[in-house]
Amino acid sequence: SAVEYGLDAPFSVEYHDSIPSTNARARDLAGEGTSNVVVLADEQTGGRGRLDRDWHSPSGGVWLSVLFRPDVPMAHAPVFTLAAAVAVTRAAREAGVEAGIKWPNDVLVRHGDTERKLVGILTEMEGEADRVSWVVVGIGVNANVDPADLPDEANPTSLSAERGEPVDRRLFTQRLLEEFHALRQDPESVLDAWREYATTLGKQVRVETPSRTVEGEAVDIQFPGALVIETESGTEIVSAGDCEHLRPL
Ligand code: BTX
Repeated sequence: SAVEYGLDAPFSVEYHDSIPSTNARARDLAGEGTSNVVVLADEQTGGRGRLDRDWHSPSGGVWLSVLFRPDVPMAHAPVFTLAAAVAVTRAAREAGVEAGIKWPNDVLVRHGDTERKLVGILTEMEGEADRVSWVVVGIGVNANVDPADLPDEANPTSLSAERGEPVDRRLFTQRLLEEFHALRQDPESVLDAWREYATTLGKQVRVETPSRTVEGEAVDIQFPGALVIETESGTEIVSAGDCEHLRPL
């Protein structure tokens, strides 16, 4: 049963106390021809990350998916993932948490030498090469969640753990969606905003793509979201992969 969450958004909001996955629900809505919906849940019982990984989503987090139908070619869709990372970083900073973005879509908080994971973003889409039919941007924020309840190996953190007190989830979600809606309508502005919060640029990185491993210094990002890496053998551009920040030698 969907109830109004009370958010002031140009979208309708469908709220669930508990649902397997807001992304799965948004995909179903897309299949029914719906658009401009935010699906929001207090708890997910089958949250998904990239490459079919699990995303732990206990009660107290902000687990949401935005369904929309932008008039862009399929190849431009990665810019919406970057937009989501920027939006959530701004909302976290307004809540007093100094988050930064690791390429392409990890929002992290630094503690000395370690970076702890605050957010996960999963973008899914369908359509033709020259025009997407729909895009679902799934954003999972460890808001008022105890990091001890999250998988240890991911080095998780949460807004409440960083602040030492709970965050107002309604206000946080409102700010996150406002930022996201502004950015998704102005894709040109997304890269500059992303650069401002990026922790990856200037670092030595190792990126595992489905086909190869690229190691070198991350120097820039390119529309719609590819990372530019200076390697020993020249400039490489990678559009997707798992990125590791390497310690300086
Ligand atoms: P990812 O593949 O980058 O990260 C998944 C990995 O993160 C997992 O393998 C695990 O190690 C770690 N992990 C799992 N849960 C958490 C957590 N709560 N906090 C920190 N680390 C964790 C990232 O995938 C994309 C996640 C998107 C989640 C949103 S929530 C709303 C929407 N619905 C849905 O099913 N997925 C999205």
